[in-house]
Amino acid sequence: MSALSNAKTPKKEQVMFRSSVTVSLVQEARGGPFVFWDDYREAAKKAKSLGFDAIEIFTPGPDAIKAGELLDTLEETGLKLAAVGTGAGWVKHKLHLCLPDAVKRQQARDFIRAIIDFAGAFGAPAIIGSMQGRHGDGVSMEQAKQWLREALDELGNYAAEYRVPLIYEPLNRYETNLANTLEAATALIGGVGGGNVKLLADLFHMNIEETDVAKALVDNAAMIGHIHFVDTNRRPAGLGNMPWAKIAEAVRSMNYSGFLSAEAFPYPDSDAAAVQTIDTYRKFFS
Ligand code: LER
Ligand code: MN
Repeated sequence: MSALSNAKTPKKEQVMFRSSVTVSLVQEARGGPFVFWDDYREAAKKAKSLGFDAIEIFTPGPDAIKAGELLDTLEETGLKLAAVGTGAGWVKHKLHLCLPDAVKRQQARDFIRAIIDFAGAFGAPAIIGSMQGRHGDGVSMEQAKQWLREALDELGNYAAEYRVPLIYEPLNRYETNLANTLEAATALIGGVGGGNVKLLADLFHMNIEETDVAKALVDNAAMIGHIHFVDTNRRPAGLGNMPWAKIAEAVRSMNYSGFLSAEAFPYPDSDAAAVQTIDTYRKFFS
């Protein structure tokens, strides 16, 4: 092939992102949007057999999983650990980062720090979603945001010791009153944690709060470190109204190198939800 014809050949698009599927081990979260439940080793085998690249784990705490067993599972399956959720600190222990009681706020930080230790050893980030909390109960919006920023600053710097980001997730208005959009979250966390705090773009929350999901992804691309891959109704991708072709175009344009991790209801059941997810991933993203 001549140099000229070579130059005219369009370059194959570099797709850097990878697929992932969630598994919850948290009994108190039963009914929540997690594809697999209870047995992460079984979930990993299924994820592998379907062609996923990774699993994301929602754990009751840092000691609920033996690190050696998880390492074996990841080595046997060749899967990555995409991320570890900290939400059990809220749903199980009723802790969050904006509680009026300083002792409880510290316990919330300690819980997240321990999850960073657990996940960081696998090169995976911890996610702060419901652990961010909310203002109210005598805590003003300004005060809550200050406490949240202080916590993210400390924990973001701590995560950097493992060379992983700390992932902060804006949630819809029914789950937090601190930051509901990517833009609000970017404004809230700007500069904290030495720039090591990144955003989680959860497409379900975004569908409720953003004017244009695809545009919000592109506008905040530099801040996005993780994506929860799910349809508008929290069902697996392809079972709602999400404009997937448009979303895929946006994600491709972002130079995004993280995971598209399925945080969806096990609808109609776990196995079918995983198949539905990977089918939609393959159709639009690979
Ligand atoms: C956590 O990632 C999240 O999105 C929550 O809405 C799930 O309860
Ligand atoms: Mn989420």
